[in-house]
Amino acid sequence: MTAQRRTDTPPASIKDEQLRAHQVNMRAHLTTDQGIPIDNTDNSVKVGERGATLLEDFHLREKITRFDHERIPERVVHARGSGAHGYFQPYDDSLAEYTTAEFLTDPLMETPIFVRFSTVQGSRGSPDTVRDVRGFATKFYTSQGNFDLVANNFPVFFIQDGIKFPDVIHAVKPEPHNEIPTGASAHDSFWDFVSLQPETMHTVMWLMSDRAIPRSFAMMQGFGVHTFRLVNAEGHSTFVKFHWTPKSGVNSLVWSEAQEIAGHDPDFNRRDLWELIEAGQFPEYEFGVQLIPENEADRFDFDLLDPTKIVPEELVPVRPVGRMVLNRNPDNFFAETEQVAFCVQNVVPGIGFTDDPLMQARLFSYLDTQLTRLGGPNFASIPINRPIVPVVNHQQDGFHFDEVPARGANYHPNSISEGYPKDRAPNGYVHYPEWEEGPKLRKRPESFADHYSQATLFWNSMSPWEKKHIIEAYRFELGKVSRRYIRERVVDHLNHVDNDLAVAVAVGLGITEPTKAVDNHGRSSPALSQTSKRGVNGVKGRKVAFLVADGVNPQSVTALREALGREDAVVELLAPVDGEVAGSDGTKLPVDRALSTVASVLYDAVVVPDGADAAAKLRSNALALHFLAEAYKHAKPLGVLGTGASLLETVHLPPFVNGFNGKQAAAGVVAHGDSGAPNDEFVTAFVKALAAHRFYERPVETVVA
Ligand code: HDD
Repeated sequence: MTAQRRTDTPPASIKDEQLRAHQVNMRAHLTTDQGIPIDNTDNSVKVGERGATLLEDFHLREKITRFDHERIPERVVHARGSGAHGYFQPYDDSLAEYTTAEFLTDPLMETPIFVRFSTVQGSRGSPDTVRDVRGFATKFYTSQGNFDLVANNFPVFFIQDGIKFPDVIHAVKPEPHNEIPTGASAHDSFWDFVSLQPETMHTVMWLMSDRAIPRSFAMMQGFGVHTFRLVNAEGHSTFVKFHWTPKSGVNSLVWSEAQEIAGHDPDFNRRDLWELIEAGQFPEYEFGVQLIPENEADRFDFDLLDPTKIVPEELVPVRPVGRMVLNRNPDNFFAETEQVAFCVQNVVPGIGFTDDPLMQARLFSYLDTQLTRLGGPNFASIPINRPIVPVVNHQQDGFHFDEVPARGANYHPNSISEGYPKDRAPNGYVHYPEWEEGPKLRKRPESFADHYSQATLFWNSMSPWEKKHIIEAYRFELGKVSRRYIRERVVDHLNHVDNDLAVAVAVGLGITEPTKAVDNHGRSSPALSQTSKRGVNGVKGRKVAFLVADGVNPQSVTALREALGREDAVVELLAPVDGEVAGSDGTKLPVDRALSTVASVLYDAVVVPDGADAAAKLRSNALALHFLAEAYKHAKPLGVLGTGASLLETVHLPPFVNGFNGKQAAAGVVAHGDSGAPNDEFVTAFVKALAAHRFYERPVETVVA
């Protein structure tokens, strides 16, 4: 049962209609770019059938020329991305006290949006499931022009000042001599930079955590990172941090799984997003704000302008103010996802900047990069970038200018066009008149000096399994660093975060265990743990593999498959060969995929249905056994029905070595001892396990898979 497009497709937004006006009707005869009908596109014009090709063949020349110039430069960072359309709607008008931004304050207003999710390090063709930050950029086509929230799935950034951006990116990107590695930070130059720039410590903790390998774009948070301003009608400013929280919970892959997926399905996250939307299981995110009155900015032991710091949710709660739904896939990847140009400087009245030095550099960089990437200054009029409100100004000409301005003056002020277009628009954008004075200095403030306390806060807030994964990630990454002194320097920094962490990493690397350098401050922020971010969307879009073979008991398949379908989970029947399997009562069941074409890492859970003959066949099928053992190793829910449970014994999963009796089930293993259809108790327990995502407390050290 693969994802089917639902019929209740969403109503078109103003933005959709604007884009549709640019759509090309392909159900017609071929023409050249000049609209000349084409007689034959399979042969070039030659002298005789086997003779020389003629230069006059304008169709040949045009076709080849256009092909030769299809590529544009990929983004210098975030090159690999996936986009989706949707809408944003505030819950109520409660933010009107703080901002004049209409899209945030009018609960009747659905603002069209386009989101692009991305990885940072890899090139356009790199795999989705690498260990990396994920971009989460949203273009709001508001009634007051475009607002771009160019966010990431981490709330902090590696560096404090934008002038270090080229350095950190050069360090993490493939090394310049051999362009290795693709899509990975596990190499000398990145860790060399980290070890010499300790302001990276906090964000690197996030990078080593499972946040860096999200299960789905629909299951990760988004953060505006910087402190922004909301400005109200009286011109009063309030500091604000922006948050996206997925309704499907914050869930991740495990590292060995992520690495395998990169081979089995490099498009894993992209495909998942596409399929969720095609199936009508629209990803949803709650928009939240942390509001900080300007006169309270000094009450924290960190600087609000420092982008390597969070404002812990326990100090300033996240206030839910609206929701975003992604409900339409793009029609064309290049036209929309590739050509969309997010710019941090795109803000609307009611939203303002702060002096965060990282933000200030970004205000320059994004527009600048589009000039090269999209070939000139007119990129804002590419359909995906156009605001839904009229654009009226005297900016003109340049490459790809596609407007036809009405006759009249092209300067301001003018009298020959009666002064139009005019300035002083009602609620025109006014930069917040922050009072500034001081000497010009190239200097980092003292209030940015603490690089360890929040890294420690993050570490202290992790559950045992999250800590284990972080240690393993450091061991993996630093284990790929060839220069020993770089490894040692990083461990030395970790020792300023937490001694237990530093010792555990040092042991894995075979380097001297550091003695305690500082006392851990002992503070934690429970909201930082993924365990605190369980979703409310149940099992929507989760993929469940049923391992079947001839002789399977159809009753044990059908009832569970239907129950999972009702919960919007996706079920696929996998068998040793494609086609269909014969059930124990002679019923034919269609197979979705042959086992040789898939892998357990592409599914969220595995079910082995009842049926003695089927179980016997699967017990002698290495692919099936590996599939089951690997899913167990990756802490996934397993459902075993009747004789299907015998597979668990065959693969010697730890709790089952002495024989499975239906009662010894390990965490997340749901068993139904009887043959026949599973009872309600089993179905409920399995759905609950699927919603819980993973069972990391399971002992998996000795599982060979
Ligand atoms: Fe950036 C792209 C997010 C710091 C310069 N950035 C880019 C994208 C995201 C972010 C999500 C991809 C947008 C898309 O999908 O097209 N960047 C961030 C966040 C940052 C950050 C959350 C820190 C809080 N970035 C940052 C700095 C600079 C840049 C400090 C430069 C001084 N970023 C760029 C860029 C990119 C970009 C070079 C490449 C492609 C693009 O802008 O459009 O200008």
